Amino acid sequence: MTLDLFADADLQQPGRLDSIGAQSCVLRGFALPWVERLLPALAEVLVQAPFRQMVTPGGFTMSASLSSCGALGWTSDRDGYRYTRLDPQSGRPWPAMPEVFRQLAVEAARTAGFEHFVPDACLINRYLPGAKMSLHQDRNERDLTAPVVSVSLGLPAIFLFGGHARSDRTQRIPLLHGDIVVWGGVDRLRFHGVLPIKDGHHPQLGAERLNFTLRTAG
Ligand SMILES: O=C(O)CCC(=O)C(=O)O
Repeated sequence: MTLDLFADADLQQPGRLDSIGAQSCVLRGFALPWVERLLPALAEVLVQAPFRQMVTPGGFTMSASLSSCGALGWTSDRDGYRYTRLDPQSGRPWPAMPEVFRQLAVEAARTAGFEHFVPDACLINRYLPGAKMSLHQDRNERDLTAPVVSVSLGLPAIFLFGGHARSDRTQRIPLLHGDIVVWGGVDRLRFHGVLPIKDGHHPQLGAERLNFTLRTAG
């Protein structure tokens, strides 16, 4: 796939399901009808747990800013990656997961073939132009039989979807506002990441991309 695909109006067809692996797919535009409810719920979460830039165990500052909601929140610092019940910044429990986040994730998972998804953690990533996410696996969750549901809002992105080894070839998958990627089952531990976000302006979100990934972590 190439960047030219951003110009492809087909990608904005809500209801389209693009398979990207045996048990992984992109649900095009799936979140669009939910956006009006997602954004106010997100704003409430961010009052309690504002975005912050985290440091990797290797000492690098991540370019995306992160927050979390749900019973467990993902954090990173010099001691490693892990889920915690308390937000290390405030010392208080992470904000509750808004019901609209949970419902959207459950419906997306079901549409992708994963019944009975019970997310207990939602990592929220904020990318300003230039920010990226390096190739990694999501493997801090205790239950790896549950899928990851990843909701994209705002500026477009190129999602990298690789194999089970970091060096495997990656697919470059354009993601637009409202798209949801779901990966689980045999694809659950595939490496993935995001190329640097290009400058731009989104009518609802301005110069940023937001991503929510919902997982069963505990
Ligand atoms: O921003 C994205 O689309 C992916 C985020 C991601 O890979 C993660 O949070 O683990």
